Amino acid sequence: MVDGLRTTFTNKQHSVTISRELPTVMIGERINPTGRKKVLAAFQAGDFEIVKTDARAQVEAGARVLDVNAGVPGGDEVDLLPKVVQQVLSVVDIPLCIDTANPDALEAVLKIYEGKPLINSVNGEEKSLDTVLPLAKEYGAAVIGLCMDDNGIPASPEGRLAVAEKIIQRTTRLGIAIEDIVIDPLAMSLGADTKAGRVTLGATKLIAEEFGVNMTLGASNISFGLPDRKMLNAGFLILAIQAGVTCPITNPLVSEIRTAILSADLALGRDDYAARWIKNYRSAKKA
Ligand code: THG
Repeated sequence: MVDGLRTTFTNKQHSVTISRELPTVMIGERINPTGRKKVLAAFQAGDFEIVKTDARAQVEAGARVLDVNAGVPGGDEVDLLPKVVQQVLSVVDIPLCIDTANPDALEAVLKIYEGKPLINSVNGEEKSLDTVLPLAKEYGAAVIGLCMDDNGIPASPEGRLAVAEKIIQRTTRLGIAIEDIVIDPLAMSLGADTKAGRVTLGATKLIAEEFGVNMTLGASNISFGLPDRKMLNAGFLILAIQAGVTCPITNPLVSEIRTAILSADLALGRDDYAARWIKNYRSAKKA
């Protein structure tokens, strides 16, 4: 078992450090047009008010990093993503997670971003490693590594560990610190495969124990197609944090999710004097 590593992201003003010794960091998922018709329509019309509202609300609810995705089908991401990033940074002052599969859009953002963002993401495919990692190195960014490669998403925890190892090797070989790699074991819909969670949680545990790296996952993915998504996401998050996830991408506006994360942190000894737990209870009671 390797000691937990510390990863720090920054923007112009603030830094956020992620570590297994510290409370879980929520990465807000909501600035993402996928599956949100309203956001999609607004982006297409050049209206970014919803982005600003979502950014503010997520930070007020406790998100410490925001995921920013502007992947509109048929949209020009190279033009759109930097605009969305600027709109977000005009209202909140926290580090961002740049969520794009388009290397040109990624570079357009890295050029204007002041500080050290989190790139979302590289994966084990040769093409991805060859394009994304040099950008992370050049711009001094941290990077999420997805546990999939040219053969797809491994069906076993050991297979995902092997992809994580490959990404870590390739990244550190370029001179990027292992602290700057955040591994995503890939969370998938339990509606499509009820054994998917077991594989994700098993991979999380193996990777955290072997490398000590910080870990993320898209917690809301697991409940696609199922009822009562909030409770399911909350329950899964507790298990994921226990297994080793330190910075989940999630919806901070859902109180069940916030409470679940706080309970996991308290149970795992990351909430001294239960201060955060009690503070959340008091503010929920007031509201
Ligand atoms: N890993 C990494 N990045 C990711 C994912 C991942 N980025 C995208 C995604 N997966 C995580 N983000 C979301 C965002 C929203 C939802 C799920 C995952 C979601 N949205 C509701 C829906 O589609 O039904 C809509 C919410 C609303 O309208 O308010 O579920 O796995 N590295």
